[in-house]
Amino acid sequence: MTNTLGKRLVACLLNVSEARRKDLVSKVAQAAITNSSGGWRVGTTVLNIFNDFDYNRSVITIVAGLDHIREAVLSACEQAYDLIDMSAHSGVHPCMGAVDLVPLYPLGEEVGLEDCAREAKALASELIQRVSGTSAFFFGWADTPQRRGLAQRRKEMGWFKKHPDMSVIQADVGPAPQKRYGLTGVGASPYVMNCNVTIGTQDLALGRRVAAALRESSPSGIRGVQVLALPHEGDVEIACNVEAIRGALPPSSGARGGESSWPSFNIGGEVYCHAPASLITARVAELAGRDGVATKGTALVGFTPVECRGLAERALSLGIGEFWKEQRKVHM
Ligand SMILES: *[C@@H]1O[C@H](CO)[C@@H](O)[C@H](O)[C@H]1NC(C)=O
Ligand SMILES: *[C@@H]1O[C@H](CO)[C@@H](O)[C@H](O)[C@H]1NC(C)=O
Ligand SMILES: *[C@@H]1O[C@H](CO)[C@@H](O)[C@H](O)[C@H]1NC(C)=O
Ligand SMILES: CC(=O)N[C@H]1CO[C@H](CO)[C@@H](O)[C@@H]1O
Repeated sequence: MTNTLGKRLVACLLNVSEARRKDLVSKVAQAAITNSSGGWRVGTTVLNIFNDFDYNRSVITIVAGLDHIREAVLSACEQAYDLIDMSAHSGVHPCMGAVDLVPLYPLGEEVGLEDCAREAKALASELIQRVSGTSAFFFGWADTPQRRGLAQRRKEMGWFKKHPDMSVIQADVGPAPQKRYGLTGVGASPYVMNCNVTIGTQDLALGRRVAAALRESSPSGIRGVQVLALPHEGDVEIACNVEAIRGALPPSSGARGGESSWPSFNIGGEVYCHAPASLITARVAELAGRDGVATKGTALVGFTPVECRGLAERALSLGIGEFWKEQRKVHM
């Protein structure tokens, strides 16, 4: 029973631009798992809510079967647009939308990237109809036919600018972005993990050198890893997006020095793997250590794809929608 359930699962790591008012973020999560008559939306669970105070940004991990994910995420987005006003946003993390990112990731072997792309596109067009004045752009498999990545799309949209001129941005669906809602990125891709290593320095230039050396484009870089250095709570954070790559074997760049093996999982019948957090932490320690700077800790936002699927199967088989509240109990 649990196995059949797991095969059809999709995860959405909904990024919303609010963290300081936690109650508000909980309402967004609640909306994902609640149906129109106020009961539990069967087959849908929220595994985790990650609030980052400094960035004023939260990540809500919503998991459901392919047939239920769209409605769950749509409800959460509607609630977020209603509660979060971007014209008042403050936080050091660059962001563009009240609902900033809606990435869909296949978790089960019966779900392919094309399935997630189709859901992402349908979701975006329904969203701009339900909440008038919202607009979205596509990334990854949802950006057909080019499949441009998130980093490239963000650059094109002026995401990295301090004060992007929203009025000149051409959304893929919906009107030119409005102040209140901003612009939402909707996409589909293999699972992306977020792994940040904090280093004990305020020297952002040093952080940027570490980030550059860690990027997959650098000779000392790690495959699938995209890196930013950001000031975070008095230190510098090496913030990494860890993308899954096709194939089972640890790529050659990870084979240095007997490091841990690369966890693998299945998408639509094909094997994918990703760099383990331990490898990233070790490499950052080595790079920062050359300048006499030590690491202060690693934070994994959310779960690895294997953990995410396992926890979702458990939550759904126990009938728990509010898994983010139960999590501690279940772990112990
Ligand atoms: C809402 O959920 C409850 C409990 O799961 C269920 O009994 C009810 O039929 C659902 N209502 C709708 C409209 O889906
Ligand atoms: C956090 O961001 C939201 C909008 O995204 C904004 O309404 C709120 O005022 C911000 N909180 C702080 C303390 O800046
Ligand atoms: C990690 O960095 C990203 C920035 O890319 C940020 O959004 C996220 O909140 C950070 N997570 C932690 C645990 O610091
Ligand atoms: C903090 C953060 O960026 N969280 C998620 C937001 O969405 C991206 C896009 O795919 C995810 O990779 C992040 O984990």
